[in-house]
Amino acid sequence: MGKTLVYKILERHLVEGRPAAGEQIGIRIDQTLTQDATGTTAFLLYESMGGGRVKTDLSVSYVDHNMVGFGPENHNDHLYLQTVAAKSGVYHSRAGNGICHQVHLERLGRPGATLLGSDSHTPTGGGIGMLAIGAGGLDVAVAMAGGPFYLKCPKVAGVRLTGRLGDWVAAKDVILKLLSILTTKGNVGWVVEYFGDGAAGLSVPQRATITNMGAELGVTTSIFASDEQTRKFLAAQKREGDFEAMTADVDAEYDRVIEIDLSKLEPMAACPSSPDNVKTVREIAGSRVGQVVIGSCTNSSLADLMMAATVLRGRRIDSMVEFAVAPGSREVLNMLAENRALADMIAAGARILESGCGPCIGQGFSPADGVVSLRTFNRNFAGRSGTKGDRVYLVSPETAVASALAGTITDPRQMAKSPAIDYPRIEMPDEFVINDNMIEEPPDDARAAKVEVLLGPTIVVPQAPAPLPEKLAGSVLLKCGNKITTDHIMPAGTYLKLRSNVPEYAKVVFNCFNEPGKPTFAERALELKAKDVGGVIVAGESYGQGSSREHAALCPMHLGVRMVIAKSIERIHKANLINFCILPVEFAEPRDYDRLKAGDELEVAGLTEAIKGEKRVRISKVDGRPEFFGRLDLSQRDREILLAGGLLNYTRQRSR
Ligand code: MIC
Ligand code: SF4
Repeated sequence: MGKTLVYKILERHLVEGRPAAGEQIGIRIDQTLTQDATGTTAFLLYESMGGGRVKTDLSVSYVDHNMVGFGPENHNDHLYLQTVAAKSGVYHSRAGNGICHQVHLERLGRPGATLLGSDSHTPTGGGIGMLAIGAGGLDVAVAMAGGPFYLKCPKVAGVRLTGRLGDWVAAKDVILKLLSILTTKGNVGWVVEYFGDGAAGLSVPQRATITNMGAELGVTTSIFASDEQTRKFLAAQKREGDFEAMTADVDAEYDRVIEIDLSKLEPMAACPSSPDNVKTVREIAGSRVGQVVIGSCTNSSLADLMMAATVLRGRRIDSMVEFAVAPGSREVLNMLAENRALADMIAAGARILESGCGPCIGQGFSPADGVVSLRTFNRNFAGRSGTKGDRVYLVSPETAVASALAGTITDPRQMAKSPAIDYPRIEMPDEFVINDNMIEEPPDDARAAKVEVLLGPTIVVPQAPAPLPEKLAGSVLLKCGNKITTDHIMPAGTYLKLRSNVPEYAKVVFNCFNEPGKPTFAERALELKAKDVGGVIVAGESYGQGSSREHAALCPMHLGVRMVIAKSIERIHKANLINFCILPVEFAEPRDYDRLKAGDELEVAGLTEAIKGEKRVRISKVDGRPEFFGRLDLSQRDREILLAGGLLNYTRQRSR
């Protein structure tokens, strides 16, 4: 039986376990990336594990999320990251150089390599045939220290792409189509591998849009072959030397195959407020639009923005639409400036935002109340834009630009009608304009030893958790429903700047569920903690969707949360819970979910015994009603980490 590309790369990097679906394996990590919103914690934890020069082939620290700078926090973080990177042998991509995933794809990613990133959209690297996986910052810190990354060996879904995209239909529509099939839940333990003649015809930036937004499926990663398209892209980036051809065997067997005929696709949109609430643009056309943004790590390549600029040339944005463009990297921005496409966009009425995450993570440009906002991003979770009750639609740059001109949601294929606008098919340049002077190379050991790491007063070193008790007395702090995202747990937006200060940031855990005039989640949790009662969160399916932010475990841990009981928990979040010693439990009988409510007092006797080797744990309700069982779906290593009091303690103990 032939091998999938995913398994070929996994086998090359295997250091522990057997490469068969469902088995726990450890793989060697060649490259890591961190970004500033998760990176400060990752580096603080890396330093508390002993620090020193990283052991990977390449590690990069990017600054792209926290850049607005209201108050000193953001700049303090940048200075810490710049100096700690120099000290640790890590490359540092400075604020303004672009979004980590876009820059990494352009300048540093390598086909066939493994990349671990403290950001859920790390799989963007799958666009050039990397095995690129998102994880919590502490897992990335361990990889920087030379430790393997542990995961459940995945099942592989093959997506056979055939045909060719029609005019005004985009790569974004491919991934939106797949989201409509697979949804955002139920895909834990899978990876997606694209193949077929349709895949071969897609350029690297198109592929990267698809692998990027694969994060929304909840799969471990997504990948395309490294082929002639990849070689062309790397050659245009003047790094053909990094190219290596890598594909699946022709007779590779996938665990399931999904067929998508590109020529049959039409423009799609993810409607409020989930990336899998997908409809065709045709179905929702006509609604008034108040805001349009082209940007984010999903859709801000040179090709995307050149397409938009070409359509906008000589035209004007609708007078009731605020339209903004955030180029994914400085390379893209610079090229748009040099070829005057930037001038075309400015003349049409575009506001030009920084090369960074910006509005995608609620850093400004929040929509007005009740207004429809069209964005080329990957997430439209409720409130993520910074506006409560927001109405955010995720669309392709083609749909975005057509709608910005019309002032209403518009199927871009309308552009071919009167007055006809030809679809600008943008070819990749033979050479990108390269300028890496904002990627700082780390100094040699002698100079690194003299670097002073700047730790501003707004940066607080996170504490390791207390070990779990033998018998847990707990109280249900919150009962929530399905698809609770890490944005629900730890809001970003104006709170994002608190990422380096856990005690402060923890005050807004589950802020979206707080009610005016009543004690907040954090206040209630701290009250329990003072009485030595563990906080418990009860949730439905797919708990912890979305980002890799380990603050969604770290901050609840700080507040004394000790257990999450859910119908199912997403991969990265579950790992983060274990890393910070919060027990992840899944209902053995999903209907037991209905028997719990906020305020219930629970007891788990023999907790550490159960963690040592049981597959389930007995949970009793103190009010006398029947007990129920929770499943412990944990690897041996997960169990050891929990018993050690979290990954930091576990790593310290093992290095003694
Ligand atoms: C996101 O898109 O939600 C983020 C912000 O990039 C997160 C990381 C973070 O919360 O810092 C992610 O995707 O992992
Ligand atoms: Fe940044 Fe948005 Fe991409 Fe996250 S999804 S890395 S916030 S651009």
